[in-house]
Amino acid sequence: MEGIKGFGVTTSVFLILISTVVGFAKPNFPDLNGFIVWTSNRDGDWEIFRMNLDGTDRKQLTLNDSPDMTARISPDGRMIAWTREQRGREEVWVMNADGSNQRKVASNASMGIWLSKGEIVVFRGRNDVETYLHDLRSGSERRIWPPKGAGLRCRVQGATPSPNRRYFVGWSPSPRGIWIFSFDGRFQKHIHGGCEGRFAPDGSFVYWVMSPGTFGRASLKGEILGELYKVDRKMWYGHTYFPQLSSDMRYLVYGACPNNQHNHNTSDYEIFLMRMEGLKPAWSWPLRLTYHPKTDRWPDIFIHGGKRRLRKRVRSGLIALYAFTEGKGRIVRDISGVNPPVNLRIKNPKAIRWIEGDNGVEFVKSSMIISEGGAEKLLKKLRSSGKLSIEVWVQPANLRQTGPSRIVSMSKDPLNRNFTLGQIKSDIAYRLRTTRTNPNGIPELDTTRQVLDGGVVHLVATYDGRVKHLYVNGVRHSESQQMSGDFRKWDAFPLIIGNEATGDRTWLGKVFLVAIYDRPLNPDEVMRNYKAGWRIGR
Ligand SMILES: [Ca+2]
Ligand SMILES: [Ca+2]
Repeated sequence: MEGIKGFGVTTSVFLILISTVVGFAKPNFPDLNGFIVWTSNRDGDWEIFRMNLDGTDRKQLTLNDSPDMTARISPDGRMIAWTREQRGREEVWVMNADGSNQRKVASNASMGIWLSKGEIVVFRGRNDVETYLHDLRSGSERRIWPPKGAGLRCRVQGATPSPNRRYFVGWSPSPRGIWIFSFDGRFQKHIHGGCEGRFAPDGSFVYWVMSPGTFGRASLKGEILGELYKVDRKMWYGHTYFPQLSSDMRYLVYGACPNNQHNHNTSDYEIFLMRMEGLKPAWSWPLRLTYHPKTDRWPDIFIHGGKRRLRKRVRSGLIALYAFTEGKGRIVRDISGVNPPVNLRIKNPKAIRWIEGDNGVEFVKSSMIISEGGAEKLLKKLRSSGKLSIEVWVQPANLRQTGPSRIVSMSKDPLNRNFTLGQIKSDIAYRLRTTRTNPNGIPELDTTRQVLDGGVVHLVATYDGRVKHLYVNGVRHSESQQMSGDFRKWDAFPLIIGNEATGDRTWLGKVFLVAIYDRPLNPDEVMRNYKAGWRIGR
């Protein structure tokens, strides 16, 4: 038996190696809700393809003998614009994202870059120097570049406007490379050599193909800010092109061909995905999405946003929800949809950072996020049910803080509370006041198994009127606590994140989501919220 087993393993490894070499290996798709479109000549001429990011629903969207290229997804993910070439002339077409309702919208034009869900940018003229804004509903067009009367220092092709329509980024043959310039033509700056200039989806910087293997990043003033992404030198598919950031700037999709090839029309370009965190690559290795010896290029990516993610979460019994999608300011809104909202205010904003490119805040120094006045809605609903769930997605700054350090609390001071979820080094403390506990919610339920490892963690604390439970990353912890009692003695205490109301039980770290339910979530529901993740999107 041993010999046969060994033989089987060897054969499997061998088959995996063979399938990798000949290109049949299946990638490990990420748990992502979105899709890509790209251009490939795998059926003999250029066609548009699409595939969900989890590897499902792969299909060819165009099928004809004309070149179909440069597919771009509309901001709402519902439409695709692309260029079709017929009898040597380019046309801009649009279709629904599933490939239906294909129609020509502009003749003698190329590209179709979306500025809103009803407007695309098309290029015309010799070398695509003229830029037009095309209204899809009326079909009307307006030339937006070059501006009349502006003294042009460069001859810019394919000038793509920024989302606020004040700047362009484009390519000029003289001086050669990427340029950034203002809408009125007064500001014109050559940034660097390279091509394929794009605006960040939020308009705050530009990125482009700086050199094979490196995507550069520059400010709106044209100052080089460094690299957006540089491919590992060991990467065989190291000749990178066609970068495209997702609208939430959390994913970078691009095309790359082997290092010994470089021909846009014939090289074996493939589509790759890199996860970005704070504009830095978050995976040590990119994920390869396509496997075909022909040329796969010009990818675009769409990530389904917060609404779809929120729909995945359990809603029944939800009475307060904070997803920190504001991204700035001092107010954290209750987005549960259950009126009246219990909005929270950031105290000492200098101690708290909004997390770039993610929903969440980071407590850098001692502060608190606290409801203004009492959280009456919570008090009323929880008192009447006598049951609850407290859910958080957090990442502690360290595994030394204790007190317990208050992650989320409805309390007055270190000795008086309705409930508290806190951190004791590598463990979690859960205090809940009932008619059978003292005003401090003691005895508390603690994990004692070092459940925190410094990474992002999902915690749910429940009470069903008899038993307290804690769930860590979707799994119920073996410890539970027989309690009994209800919430009749609760007080109108504020809801606080990151501290005690008195400011002397500081918690440091990142908070991505806080939710309160007026009933205990069951194990399946906890798992469902865990699987939905914390990323809600802005
Ligand atoms: Ca075609
Ligand atoms: Ca390929």
